[in-house]
Amino acid sequence: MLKRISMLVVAGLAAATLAGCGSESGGGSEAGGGGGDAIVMGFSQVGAESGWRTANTKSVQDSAKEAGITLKFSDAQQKQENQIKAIRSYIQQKVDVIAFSPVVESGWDTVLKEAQGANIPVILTDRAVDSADTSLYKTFLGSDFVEEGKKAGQWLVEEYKDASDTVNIVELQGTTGSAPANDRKSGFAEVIGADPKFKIIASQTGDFTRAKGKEVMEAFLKAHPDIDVLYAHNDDMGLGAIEAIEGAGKVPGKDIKIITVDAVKDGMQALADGKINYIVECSPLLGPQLMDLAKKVVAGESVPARVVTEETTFTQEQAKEALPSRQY
Ligand code: GZL
Repeated sequence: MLKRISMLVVAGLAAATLAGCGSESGGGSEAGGGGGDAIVMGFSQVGAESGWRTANTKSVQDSAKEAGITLKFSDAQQKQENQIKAIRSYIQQKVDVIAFSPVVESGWDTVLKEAQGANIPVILTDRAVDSADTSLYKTFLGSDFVEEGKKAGQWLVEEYKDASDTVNIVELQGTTGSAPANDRKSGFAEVIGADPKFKIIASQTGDFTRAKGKEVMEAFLKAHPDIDVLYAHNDDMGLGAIEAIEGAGKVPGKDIKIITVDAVKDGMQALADGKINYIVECSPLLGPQLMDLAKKVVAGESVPARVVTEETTFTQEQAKEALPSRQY
C-alpha cells in the first residue's frame, strides 16, 4: 500500500513539474531549455498606447526568450487597477521575480508590501514610483525623464537665442500622474523658465496617444492663433498634432516648430521630412538589461538601486542618417 501511495506522489510531483514548464508566453523552458529551474518572471506592462510601448514590449519578450526566462506577461490597458491585479496574481503564482512599468507614480505601496511579504523581489522598469520606502523594489531601470525635458528646453533656448519677441508654446503632456509626464514637464520648464520670452500658453494631457494628441492640438489651434512651438512628451502625440496642424492649413516644422521625445521610427521619419524639428531619444530597448538584473536579483546578488538608460538627441539631419539602422 505504502509503495502504491509513494508511486502516486512521485507521479503527481512529476506532473506538477511538467505543467509548470513552458506553460507561459515568452521565454523559459521551451526556448531556454531550462526545464523546471527556469526563472519565472511576472511582467505587468502599461498597455499598448504608443510606438514606444510596442517596441518596449517586444524588447522584454524577445529578451526573456534569449535569457531562458519564463515570462508571464500582462497588458494593463493603461489602468493602475489592472496592474495591481496582475501583480497580485503573480504573487499568488509564486513567481521568482516581478517587473513592471508603473502607469502612474503613486498608489503602489500596498501591493509592493504584499510582494515583499511574499519574498518576491520587484524590479521597476521604464517608469518610477513615488513610494518613500525604496526597500519595496530592488532597482529602477529607465530613463532620466527630467534630463529629457531639459534637453528639449535647451534646444528651444538655442533655437530662439536671437529672438526678442515672445515665444508662445503649447505642451502636450503624457499620461497624467506618470513619471515621464511629471518629469519631462518639470525639466523643460526649468530650462525655459530662465528667459521670460518663453511662454507656455496651454498645457494639457494627450495621454501619450496619437488620437488624443490630435484632438487636444485641434483645441489648442482653435483657442490660440499665435502658437510658435509645440512640445509633445512623446512622438505619437506629436504625430497626431501634425495632422491637426495640417488640418488647420499650417505647416508643421515651419509655422509651428515641434519638439518631441522617444525617437521611434514614425517620429524619426517625420523629423527627417521636416515636420518635426528635434527629438529627444528615450530608448524602449530595456529588455536585455532587465533580464540581466532579474537573474542577479533572483540569485541574491546586489544590483544598483538605479540603472539609467543611455540615450541621445536627433536633429533633422541626424534623423536622415540614423533612420536606416533604427531598430524601432
Ligand atoms: C517613457 C515611456 C513613455 C514613452 C511613451 O519611458 O514610459 O510611455 O515616452 C510611452 O511613448 O507611451
